[in-house]
Amino acid sequence: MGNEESSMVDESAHPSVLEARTVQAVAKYIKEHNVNKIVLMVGAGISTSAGIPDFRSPDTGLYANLAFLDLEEPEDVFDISFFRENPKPFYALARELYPGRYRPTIAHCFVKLLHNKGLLLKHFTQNIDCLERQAGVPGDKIIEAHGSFATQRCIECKTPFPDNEMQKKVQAGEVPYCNDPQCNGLVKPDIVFFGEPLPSSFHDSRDLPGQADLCIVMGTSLSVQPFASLPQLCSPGVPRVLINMERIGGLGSRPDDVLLLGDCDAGVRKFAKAMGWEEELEALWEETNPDPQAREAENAPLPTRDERLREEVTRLTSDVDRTLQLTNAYEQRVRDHLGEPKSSQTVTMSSSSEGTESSEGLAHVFPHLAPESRQ
Ligand code: CNA
Repeated sequence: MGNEESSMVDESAHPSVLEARTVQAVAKYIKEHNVNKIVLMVGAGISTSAGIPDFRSPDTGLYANLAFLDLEEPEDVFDISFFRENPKPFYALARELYPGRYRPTIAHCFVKLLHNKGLLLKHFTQNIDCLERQAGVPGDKIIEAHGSFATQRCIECKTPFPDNEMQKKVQAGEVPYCNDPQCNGLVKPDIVFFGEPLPSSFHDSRDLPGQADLCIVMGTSLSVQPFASLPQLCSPGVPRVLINMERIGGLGSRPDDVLLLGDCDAGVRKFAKAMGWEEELEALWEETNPDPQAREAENAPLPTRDERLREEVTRLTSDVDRTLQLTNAYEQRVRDHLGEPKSSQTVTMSSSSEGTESSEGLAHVFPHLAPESRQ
């Protein structure tokens, strides 16, 4: 990983700025020090609960599941030289990852909440899924260090390619080509492939971690440079919080580093609870639910035991009514067939339906459909 801090981890060090190395102490620090320049550095782990796999998690990560693309090296799918030769594997994957298919996670909404509170200086993301935008974080607060699916252009003449055409092509699993017939170059989303430079916005913002008064690193293995060096650019004495499944990138080595190891969504919920923002966070997440009916159903109070019993009794009563009607009608049909007078009994178990079938088709099975003349 080449991280200079990883060799000097000291978890037992007493914090210098925080009261303790806990999320509660971080919340206190935010309130008491008027923290308002929080910088986030995130990766694929904040989107896994949306259903988008990360790269490197064993078994579940994309690299472990690219067999269907038949690549020698899974990384080839994001290699610009390979793409020029064979863009199809990338577009097969793009179809899976394309924005619009996934809902932002509660971790994305946490970033939006920090913005709403006026505390967000910058959100650095390695993700290409645009879910922070979808959660409502404004574009000027986001640095998409590895680009995103938000825009696309021809890799030869660099002419932008229209969004709606791109969407159609990706959904159809087709490779898009430049609209200029003279060029006809391959079109690629503005995501950064191996062998391509990072966007200028990333380089222009590299001084921001040094201005931060709090740093939050979430859902990243910090294994791709130069992004991986960002947390080291935070000033000494500025608390850094790691919310991740595993410990990475030397986080924990400074006295004011706080580790929240585990799921990102659970981590941000703990953070929000410590700040007293639980309800606001859940409300923001609810706003991202695309199906209002599902939203209503989720919000509807569960029926009480009495209500459930009443429902069950009503259902059973109507079943019995329906059975009685069918049985009475069937009995009458048999009597008519045998030339007997109308029965006064209400419920009769019929002995057999044989004999009626040949002469009356399936009327004995569906008595309510029998012609009026037979009544
Ligand atoms: P990575 O190398 O796959 O690492 C992901 C990290 O997140 C690992 O440390 C995991 O343990 C951790 N993690 C996974 N799920 C969770 C979870 N639910 N809660 C907490 N931690 C979790 O991914 P990086 O982002 O570090 O690598 C950078 C690559 C990944 C960038 O170039 C991205 O473009 C690329 N990528 C992006 C997406 C996306 O846009 N959603 C998906 C897959 C890969």
